[in-house]
This record gives sequence, C-alpha cells and structure tokens, in this order.
Amino acid sequence: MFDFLTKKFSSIFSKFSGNTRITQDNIQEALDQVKDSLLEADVPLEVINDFIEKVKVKALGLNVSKSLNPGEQFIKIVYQEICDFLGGANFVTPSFQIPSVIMVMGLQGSGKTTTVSKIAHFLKDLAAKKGKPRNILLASVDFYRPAAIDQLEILAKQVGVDFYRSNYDKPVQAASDIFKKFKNGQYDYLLLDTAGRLHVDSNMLQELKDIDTNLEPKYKILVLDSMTGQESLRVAKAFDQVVGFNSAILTKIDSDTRGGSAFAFKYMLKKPIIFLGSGEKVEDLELFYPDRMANRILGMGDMLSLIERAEAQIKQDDKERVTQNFASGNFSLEDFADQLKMMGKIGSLSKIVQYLPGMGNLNMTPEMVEKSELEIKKFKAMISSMTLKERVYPKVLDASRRERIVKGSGTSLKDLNLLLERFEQSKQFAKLFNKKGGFKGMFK
Ligand SMILES: Nc1nc2c(ncn2[C@@H]2O[C@H](COP(=O)(O)OP(=O)(O)O)[C@@H](O)[C@H]2O)c(=O)[nH]1
Ligand SMILES: [Mg+2]
Repeated sequence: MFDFLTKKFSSIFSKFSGNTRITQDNIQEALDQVKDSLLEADVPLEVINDFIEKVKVKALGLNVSKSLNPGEQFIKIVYQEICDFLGGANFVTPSFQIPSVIMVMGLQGSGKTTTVSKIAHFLKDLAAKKGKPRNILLASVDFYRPAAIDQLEILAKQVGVDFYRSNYDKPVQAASDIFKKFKNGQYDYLLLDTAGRLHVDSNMLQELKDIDTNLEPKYKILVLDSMTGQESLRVAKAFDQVVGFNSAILTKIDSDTRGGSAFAFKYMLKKPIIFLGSGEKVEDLELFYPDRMANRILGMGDMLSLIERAEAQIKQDDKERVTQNFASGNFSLEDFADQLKMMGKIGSLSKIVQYLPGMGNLNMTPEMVEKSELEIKKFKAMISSMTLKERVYPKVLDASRRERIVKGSGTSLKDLNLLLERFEQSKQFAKLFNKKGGFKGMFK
C-alpha cells in the first residue's frame, strides 16, 4: 500500500534520499502536497491547517526507523493521523438495541428515505444471519413533499418489512400515532423517516425537535449527502444544536470519491459515521471503516471495499481459490481472467474504478469507460484462446503462440502486449500484498 502512496507523492519522496532525516526544510513541500490533497477533497481550510500542524509536530519528533525511508515514514504519519481523526481503532459495528425507535433526519434529497430502507435491509439481513428474526416497521412523517410517503411504502415492500401510513397529517400527531402502532404491533424496530427542506430551516428543525420530545427515539441518525462538501458540515452543526443526533450516515459516496466531508464531519462534530451509502439500491450500504476512508482520502483507493463487494457476489469456491493463489503469489492469467469475471459481477467499470488505487481522482468519461470495457472484453477473449499451460506460465508465449492467440481471439498483438503488461502489474500487486502480510498487515 505504501507503494501506491509513494507514487502519488513521488516527486517529494525523491528529495528524501538515503538516510536524510525529516527536517523543517525538507518537510514543507510534503506538507503542502498533503494540504493540496485535502483541499481537493473539499476539507475546510481551518481543519486542514490544524491537521497539518499536528502532522508536522509528529514528523519532526520522529525517531528514524531503519526499515522505512523518511518518505514512507512521513506517509505513515499522515495516514495514521487521518485514521485517528476518522475514529481509528475505535471502530465498532453499529448495533441497535431492541425494541427501539430510529429516527432518520436530514435535508431534502440527502437520501433519507433510501437510507431508511437500506437500514431496514441491513437489520433484516443481520437478524437472518443470526437466526433471530426481527419485526421491523417503516413509517414516515414527511408531509412536505408529495409522494414521499409512497416512495417509502414501495421500498418497504422491496425490502420485505412492514409499512404503516398514519391517517394524521400533522407530523407530531402522526408520529405519536405511528409510535402506538409500533408498540401495539410489538415491533423490534421502528424506522421513522422525516421531512427535510432544501436548506437548513428553523421550521423543519422545530418540527423534528417536537417529534423528538414526544417519541424520545433511542437513535437519531443524521443523513448527509457527501456530494455537498463543506455545506454538509454547516447542516450537521445546525441539526446538532437544535435536535441533536447520535451518529451520521454519509450517502452518495459512489459519486464522491474524495471523502473530504467525512474528514471534516469527524473532525468538527466528533460523532461516529456508522454507514456509507454507495448507490441507489437497498443493499448499497457499507460499514464505515476509518482506515479504508483514510486510504480513499489519500487517493489509495479502497481495495478492501471492492473486495468485500465482490465477496458478497462471488461463489465461495471461486473466491477461495483465487484468494489463495493471490496470497501465495501463484497468480496466473487464469486467476486474472477470474478477477475480470468477478469484476463483471460487481458492477460497471466506472463504479469499480473509484475503488482502485491511484484511480480515485480519475474522472472517467463515458468514452473512457467504454474503451476500458472493450479492453476487458478483449482480455477475456485472449485468455480463453490460451492453453492452460500458457495461462499458468505466460513466459512460454513465443511469437507463434502469440500469433495463434491473437488470431483465435480476433485481437491484435498490441492488445496481447497490453494484457500481459496489466497482468504483470496485478502480479506485482499480489507480491506486495503478500510481503506486507495482507492488507491488514500493511500499516502495522
Ligand atoms: N448514487 C446514490 N444515490 C443515492 C444514494 N442515496 C440516495 N440516493 C438517491 O438520491 C435521491 C434522493 O434520495 P431520497 O432517499 O429520496 O432523499 P430524501 O429526500 O432525503 O428522502 C434519490 O434519487 C436516491 O436514489 C446513494 O448512496 N448513492
Ligand atoms: Mg424522503
């Protein structure tokens, strides 16, 4: 993993040659680079300056370690600091006591209704895995936007949980009526969707405060749209001051790869981010892992999330074989083809690309995506034209074998060279992965 970062900060690392120590002079440029990355990620300047100062103090006071060069040490400090800011070692899987009311709040369009159904799906799934079925009720007091309640009803059906529509049309009365239904129906969870506005608005906050006073929900979750950058910080502060909340969920991280809002939120509000919304479907909810978010912010991509996403959709035996080969370094073109197939199963390339190291900041145009998807198609065709031996030992690929494969797959020698080059890169990554003791060991 260090190596991906090293690439990003390579021009700076070249200045730290040999046994150079980190000093006032040579650290400045590196700090500027970090500052630029965070600015790009839309982190507020006051947060950045404070953060940079902390990194600087740590870096200058560092004991020189023999195993890492100063550049690597510097990056390790930056990574560690970001991790700490994001909640670091304190990560726990969110859990909700039963019975409980979970109230979901946020601005209009932030993704509240979608998120309510995602949480319901998450709780239902978790309960099924543990063999303890839970009765979940979804309801809404969003009378502000027409059809908002219908949307929730549809989603509830999709997830397979109960939905209740109150006959009252005033939020506070409706909330009390919904609460009665929850009690009488002996539900384990009530997920209450609420009304938002386009901007922070005192009527909206007062309404939420009244519902809060009446129902005393055990959990109040704020939904924040990660695409709104610094604005989401102002929203969070306003909700916190008037209504208060326990935790936040950051949505639409599939369209915002920068993660700056997560950084700023944690830094300023010091409350947990429990989930990330990563798509429009009910299953597009991910746990918030501080270390992975740190990787993403630094542009290392989020290989682990990608792998997890793949894991959910790939047959166990396939997965085990590929993982084993990957970890043992016996990584063949056959495995590479399997990887490509898995990618096919996890979604479109544009979605995958944002998780890959070094590609986080890449804005893929539709043309680029199309080109890459065509490339992958060709890769698959070429690999299927190879014999098993060729897949396992690509070194045997002499001129005549190459010609045969190219003909057989309707591709060109240039395509084949590109495939071998990509395969070599993947193998290098596998080696690195192995050497550092897997992802988890990389920063220990
Ligand atoms: N790409 C993406 N879209 C999302 C996500 N969460 C919500 N949306 C979309 O954002 C829009 C607004 O969501 P909605 O739940 O209706 O927001 P609400 O007004 O806060 O209830 C809808 O089109 C959702 O499909 C997410 O995590 N990723
Ligand atoms: Mg809604």
